[in-house]
Amino acid sequence: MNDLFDEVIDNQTKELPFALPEVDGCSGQWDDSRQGFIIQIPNGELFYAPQFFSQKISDRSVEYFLENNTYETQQVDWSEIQPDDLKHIKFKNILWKRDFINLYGKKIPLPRLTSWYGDEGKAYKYSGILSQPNSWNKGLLYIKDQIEKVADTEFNSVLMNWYRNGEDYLNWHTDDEPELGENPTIASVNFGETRDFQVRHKDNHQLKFTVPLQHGSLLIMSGEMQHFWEHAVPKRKKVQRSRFNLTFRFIQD
Ligand SMILES: O=C(O)CCC(=O)C(=O)O
Repeated sequence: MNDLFDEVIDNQTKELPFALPEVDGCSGQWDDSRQGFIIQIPNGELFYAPQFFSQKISDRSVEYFLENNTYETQQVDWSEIQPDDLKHIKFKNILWKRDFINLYGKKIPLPRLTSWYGDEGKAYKYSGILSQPNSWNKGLLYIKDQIEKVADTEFNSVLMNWYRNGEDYLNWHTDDEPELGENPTIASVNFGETRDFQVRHKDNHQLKFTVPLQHGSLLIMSGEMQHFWEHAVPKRKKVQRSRFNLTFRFIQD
């Protein structure tokens, strides 16, 4: 009986757990059927489910991404592993890599590790980095299946980011590569440490909001969002452990 009342109270108090800009065209509404918030912003749309995956699936996902032939997954400070040592670790499920970008003629390592999975032939190019797809595995296909049900669309690829601790980050950008099409739907899944996902309007940086993306959460961006809004994951010095972000995408032919 208690459980039943808990549920009723729970549904009545669903309030967006972060603030949107106080301007016309911004709103957040709980959608009971999809167990998440439908968020409208000028020239963009989001869907946010704070606890899309259960604790058990989320914990298992972190484990799955890290399984390897060298270290106990939970007992190592991954940011301490030197790039040369990392190359020798054989990850069982995910082929993590360290990409480099060219900046003023210098090769600079990205401040996070990445991996690209997808259907055959679905390569992806961003910041001058061309990634050929690794083949899907059981864990990633499970996650993809689950989110396709609520996103109401299909995905054929996923970019994985591993933020080893709060020193790893992602700069302001939009996901506007031509292979994603005109108005892409991008579904972002999060496991591990909570990190702030910041969103700001491209022409007015005062128009901004922050979504704390927690273990097991799902955030879907759609509409014209990638033309008008950019996003970033800034450094957070206090975060000591890893966070994994998976952005599912549809690469066009
Ligand atoms: O880590 C995140 O939440 C964002 C990832 C992202 O924006 C990207 O991969 O383009």
